Amino acid sequence: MGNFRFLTAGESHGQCLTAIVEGLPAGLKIDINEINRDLARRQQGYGRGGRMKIETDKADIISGVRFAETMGDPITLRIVNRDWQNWTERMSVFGEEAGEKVTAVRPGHADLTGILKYDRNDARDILERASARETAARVAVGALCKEFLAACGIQVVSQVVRIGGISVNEANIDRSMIGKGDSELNCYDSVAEELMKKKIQEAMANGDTLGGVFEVIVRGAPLGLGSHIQWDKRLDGKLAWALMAIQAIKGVEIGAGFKCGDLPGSQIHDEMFLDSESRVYRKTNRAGGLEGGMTNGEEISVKACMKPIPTLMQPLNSVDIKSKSEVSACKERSDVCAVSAASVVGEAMTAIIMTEAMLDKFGCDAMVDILEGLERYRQRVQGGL
Ligand code: EPS
Repeated sequence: MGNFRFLTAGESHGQCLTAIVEGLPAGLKIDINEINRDLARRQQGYGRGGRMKIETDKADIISGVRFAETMGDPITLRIVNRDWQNWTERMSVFGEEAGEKVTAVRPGHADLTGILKYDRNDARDILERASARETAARVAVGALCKEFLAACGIQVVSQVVRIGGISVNEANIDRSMIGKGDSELNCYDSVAEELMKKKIQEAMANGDTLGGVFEVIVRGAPLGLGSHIQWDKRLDGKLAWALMAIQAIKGVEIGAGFKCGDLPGSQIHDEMFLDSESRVYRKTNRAGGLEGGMTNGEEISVKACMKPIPTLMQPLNSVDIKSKSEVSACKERSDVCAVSAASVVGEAMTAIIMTEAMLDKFGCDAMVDILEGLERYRQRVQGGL
């Protein structure tokens, strides 16, 4: 990362999750309700597990903001785990060992590789941090970034487009409404959503889990964020990395994505036209708003595919690291389907990368300078040819 960076800390059943965010400019107005709104959205979704009934995630800001405005200092965010009070002995920092060890590792989880790599004898030492609970901290960071982006006229929204093989019908979706809905699955095709819910019910009854696909959309980004000049400056690469680095994500597509491998160039590339003031426009957006590793001024569209969660109530065949025998994998309380939650995490990771790209281009000290530079730049590149 450039001048902007963040780190998270905290175990799923530890005292709290913490994030430190460095590099946001001074003079950004912060509304804590915006952060808490996204934290609540991440908790929602048909198919979430019992943990979400225990938690009411809220962020405290414990450094970097004064009188609701950033000062340019590192910002520390803290989200308390309410469930911690049920885990004080099993997750004690200095106390005696307590609780059953988790030894029947789960296929698809970090359990086994983590145990071997870090020389542990209890998968809890791995799963506590591998858990998608950590994404609450990322959502809080992403919400801060969204406040910065909103001040720059940039919006990040998402929708769920597939769950367990049931896809939305694009023709049923008014894309201008995405970000304004309150559907349980963050889905904008109500017919498909009902079928998705049925599919989740079936999976639940079978002790199974489901994955799916979500789309993150960025509106209002100026053209020219990212760069074609070096591999690690390409914004498409950074977005793909950030989305792939969300727990359980197995694939990322930008724009038409894998379809680009099926169709000829004439049906993929977005043709350009000129309006009466010599401004360039396109009638299609199969590039997903990114050409040559840079934003091209169109809406950015990135899709990510989440695998089904590896904790099955009808467990898969696995091994026990203690008894050295073949067993059924362990059962931990978990979700049946968390694709809608992942879509909120996808927004956060996208907002983080877009913030980094904006700060790389427009500086990162004071909001006033960034907004002035952005306005000048928009005037230069958005006028006619
Ligand atoms: C999650 C919290 C976890 C799980 C889920 C996501 O809580 P608990 O383990 O106490 O039930 O519900 O975690 C996983 C799917 C996982 O693989 O660890 C959350 O806050 O999102």
